[in-house]
Amino acid sequence: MTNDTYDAIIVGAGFAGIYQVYSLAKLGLNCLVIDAAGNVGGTWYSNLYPGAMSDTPSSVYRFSWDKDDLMTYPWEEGYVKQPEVLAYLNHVVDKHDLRKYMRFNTEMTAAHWQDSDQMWHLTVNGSDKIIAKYVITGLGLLSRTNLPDIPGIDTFEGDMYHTAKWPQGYDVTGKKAGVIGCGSTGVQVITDIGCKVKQLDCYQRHPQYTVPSGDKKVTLEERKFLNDNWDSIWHLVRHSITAFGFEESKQSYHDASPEERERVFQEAWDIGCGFRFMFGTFNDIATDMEANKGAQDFIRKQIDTIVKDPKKAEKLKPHDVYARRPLCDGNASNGQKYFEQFNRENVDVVDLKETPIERIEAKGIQTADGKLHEHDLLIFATGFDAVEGNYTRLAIHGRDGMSLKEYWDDLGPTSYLGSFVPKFPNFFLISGPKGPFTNMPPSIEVQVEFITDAIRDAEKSGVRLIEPTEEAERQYSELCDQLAENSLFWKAEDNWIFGANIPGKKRCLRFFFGGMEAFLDKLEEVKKNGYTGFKPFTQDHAAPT
Ligand code: NA7
Repeated sequence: MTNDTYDAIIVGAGFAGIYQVYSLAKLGLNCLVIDAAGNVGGTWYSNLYPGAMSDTPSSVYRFSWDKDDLMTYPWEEGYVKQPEVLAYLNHVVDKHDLRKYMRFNTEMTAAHWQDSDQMWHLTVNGSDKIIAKYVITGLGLLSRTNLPDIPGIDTFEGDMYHTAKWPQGYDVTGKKAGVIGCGSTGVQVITDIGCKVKQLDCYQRHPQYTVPSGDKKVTLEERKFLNDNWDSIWHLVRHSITAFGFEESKQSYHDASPEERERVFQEAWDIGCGFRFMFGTFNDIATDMEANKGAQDFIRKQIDTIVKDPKKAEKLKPHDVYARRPLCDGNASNGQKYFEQFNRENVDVVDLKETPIERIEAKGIQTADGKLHEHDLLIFATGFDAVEGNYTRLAIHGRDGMSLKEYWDDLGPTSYLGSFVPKFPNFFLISGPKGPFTNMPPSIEVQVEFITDAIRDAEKSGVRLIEPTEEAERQYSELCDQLAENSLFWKAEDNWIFGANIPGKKRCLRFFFGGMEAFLDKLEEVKKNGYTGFKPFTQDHAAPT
């Protein structure tokens, strides 16, 4: 594979790469998808940890563009688990004969733009070269792992895994496990393994507001309802804030009586789903402190009711603002939910604010109270160098040799419309910085569709380069800031959404908080007006003669 030339190289074979190659191949472009992994799946190829599942309802955690598939492809439960998502993505690839475009175990290690031939020159696996007119990356928002540098980590004698690097088939039965990190992933792992391991200590730095998922078998009636209503379901997805497929609340918390508030929260708790609890109850939970406090109080009360040991309950109760990515529980094989795990004798929570980890020893974890917690398995559910992490680690160089990392050093990770960066012509990011903060597959779909339309229109009109202006990027960034201005998420900014979970990362907003409908409106406005914000199709942007 030396100096192969393609119209388009697509990097990543997850949701994004699959839809992108499907779309560009339909335009007749000569495409290649490369992925460092051994097969299709992206995030879902590598996240094999126990309990891994999507926390979006199954019906809308899939592609919307194959109606026949929506009608016929089976799924059994309200939420898709990792093996099912992986099987689904493989099914889509095979059904549409996309595998012929894909090369696995092929990692893009560098990409250089050359003005002389107006092409991207990629290095893969360290030495092989590929040349392409367009490069479209779907590297994943959450795929570069964060492994904390805890003193003594190398001295541990047991097994130790980050959740996103979990070895296939690893059995936790009978282990004395420690889970470090109690975010989305930690909650799922803990819920799943509580009844399987001998002992489980959950090292929690920050208790989180998590609500039940409401996962259950999908009945024939429910499936029939979905099949009868796909068009309106996807319409709702694209014309909502969260793209989760439920009716978001239009009612303010302030307009409801105390009884009604209680009823609405209880109903949402019983139905399940974190995003539904935050956005389906009242329309101001994420923007108004009193409404937010109402939701907080309700969840704390549930924890007090569920967790029998008041000391454990106290540690598990969050007291800060409810304004991180809303979580919901995993789904234990014995039906127990997250907080119920802590009623088991073998499951404990270690409050790291009270007793921080001092060091990792050969036999376990030493906390500041002098206690050695013995373990033969440590699970790091410590999250990711999110959003730009997978870009800044690569040598991606645009005009004048500037790297994407250098470009973002000053500005912070940014883009025009979540996908386009000035000085990086014909280089597109699916779910780049400042993309929509929503359910991922629909967000990926609208970005892929915009990129595909832009390429199609450029090809048709002989335009050689698709590149945004710096001014358009600046204005779009300002729009993102304005849209997030009233969000309470700023008050809980010490997390990955703002880049605050990794030392040294620039603290700033990494998403478009206006919701799916507003994002889509923005894309449509740009397109309708002849791709506003992109460099005009002037002489230096025309095809070289
Ligand atoms: P998250 O949401 O970043 O959660 C990581 C958790 O790990 C979080 O609770 C962190 O505590 C904790 N953490 C990180 N470093 C440490 C150290 N050094 N010690 C103790 N605890 C630590 O990642 P997830 O994988 O759970 O979820 C990411 C997204 O994936 C999620 O939002 C979904 O979109 C899917 P903190 O809260 O920062 O105090």
